[in-house]
Amino acid sequence: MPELPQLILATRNAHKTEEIRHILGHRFEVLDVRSFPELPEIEETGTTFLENARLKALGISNRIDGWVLADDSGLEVDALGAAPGVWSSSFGGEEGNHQLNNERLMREMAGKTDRNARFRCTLVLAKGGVEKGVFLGTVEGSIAVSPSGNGGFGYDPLFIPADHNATMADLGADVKSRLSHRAKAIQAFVRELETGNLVDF
Ligand code: ITT
Repeated sequence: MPELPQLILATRNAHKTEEIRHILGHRFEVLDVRSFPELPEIEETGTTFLENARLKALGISNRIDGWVLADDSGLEVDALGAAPGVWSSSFGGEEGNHQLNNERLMREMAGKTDRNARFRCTLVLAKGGVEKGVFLGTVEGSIAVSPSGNGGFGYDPLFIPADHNATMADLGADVKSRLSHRAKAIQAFVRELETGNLVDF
């Protein structure tokens, strides 16, 4: 069997890696920066998803050979003025603490009637420190009153995708990998691959 092309994700979030593997199927050997302990942590100093995805994609692809894909994503809640947005990961006060994040979200949403929200995903593809593409995905939905479900990660137990009656965490990996913001952005990446424009992939 021919070797699969490698795709290195500029993430330390194991859930993102698993989901992107699941969505891409058997097209790539998907690794992430946890396989390269010598790489530095890239500081996310941007104020938009695109800025942070660029920082991660270029910061990593400057230092290793091969195709690098960075994912910057988050939740925007209308009643909170699009917060937590780029600060989704530390909304509860501690970077990457999903339980604190969800607790703060429930507190801030208590009594709110407008519960509309969306997840956004921005992917930046890079090679040799050069940006090769940007791919976007969004999923609309609403914020549940209380958490439900064990699937996914982050805010999934509180996010009900539009046209569904269950949270993303209840719907499970197969559904999430079809309708999520990340799934849509990855599908846009795959469409670009299929045009043949990314010639040396
Ligand atoms: P890397 O920067 O290492 O990729 P990270 O988790 O810090 O990992 P982000 O800076 O992009 O990634 O922050 C994303 C946050 O947005 C994440 O921690 C969750 O709180 C939320 N989020 C993003 N995608 C999500 C999803 O599919 N389901 C639930 N929450 C999600």
